[in-house]
Amino acid sequence: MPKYRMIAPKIDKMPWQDKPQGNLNGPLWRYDQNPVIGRNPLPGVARIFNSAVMPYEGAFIGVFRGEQTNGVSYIYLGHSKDGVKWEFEPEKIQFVDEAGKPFMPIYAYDPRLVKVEDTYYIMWCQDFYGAAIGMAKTKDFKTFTRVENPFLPFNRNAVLFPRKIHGNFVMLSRPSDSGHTPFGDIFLSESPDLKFWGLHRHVMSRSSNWWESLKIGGGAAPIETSEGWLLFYHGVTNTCNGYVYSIGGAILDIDKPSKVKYRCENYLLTPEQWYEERGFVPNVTFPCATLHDPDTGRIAIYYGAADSYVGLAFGYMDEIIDYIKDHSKTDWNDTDIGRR
Ligand code: BMA
Repeated sequence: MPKYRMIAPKIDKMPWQDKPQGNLNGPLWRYDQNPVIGRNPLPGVARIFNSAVMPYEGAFIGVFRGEQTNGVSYIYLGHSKDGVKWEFEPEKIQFVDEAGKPFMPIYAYDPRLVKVEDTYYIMWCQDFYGAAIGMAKTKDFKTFTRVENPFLPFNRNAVLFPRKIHGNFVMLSRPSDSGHTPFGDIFLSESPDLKFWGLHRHVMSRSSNWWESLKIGGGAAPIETSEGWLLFYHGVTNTCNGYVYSIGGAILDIDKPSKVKYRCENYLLTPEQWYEERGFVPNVTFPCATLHDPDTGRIAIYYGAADSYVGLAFGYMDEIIDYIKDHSKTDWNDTDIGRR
């Protein structure tokens, strides 16, 4: 029985591997068969990475960033019985507009997938006269209807909370620029109808911790717990050999999630394995989703590795929350309501 409470639907058979022996330097461990998705997974697709999954009809479904052999990323649908072995639909997801007419983005990358009430929402980064957030909804994973783009360019890393808060949809995002953005904090916005967004608040800044000193961005959809919203995000540092992307953890206030209650000064996972250190873009661990079960407190994190692969990491909610609390360092930029 977990010490803390997770408020989420139960998952009967989630992917899992027991904690290995030895020093882990944190509350997470990697699946020993990583990467779970290798190179050239589909005809015309060179790499799948930075992707999001969910339980669906007794199995698992996911939206996957597939970088095609022409270098353009799109989103592909995948199915899995165990959350580890994935089968992909050969055609990229065909988005339509509200009238049912084809409405494809020029490119689409880093999808997140979140269920709010009875609808699944996909958020991704796409061109809207510059890098911005695209969004679509589906109930059956057959028809994917684009909704209005929530934010002006430039913006990336949008992810919805899995329920409305005080009657509004709430979404994290990371305002940015048009390139390999050398800055960035996490913000939050609310919407009553997914058309009009406002009540913008600052959530967290990049920090003085070296591993997240350049920029940060939301990762997996926040997990509701008795301690607050558990957020896995990415933090980036700059080195003489380029950017390094690590996974960080924070806990946001349950009613006012622009307030950070705890924020771990240590990364939870950083590139260490060959598939994280070596690839199209070396030294990237980029979380986009979790599977999590309230009865056991088990959490599986799906993360992109080196812009080339998908990896899985595991941890217990209790241990992750305790580790974040024990190593928490926040400043007033984090803990205040984020309104100026
Ligand atoms: C970011 C995003 C991610 C990518 C990362 C590292 O700007 O584009 O998709 O994983 O860079 O290349």
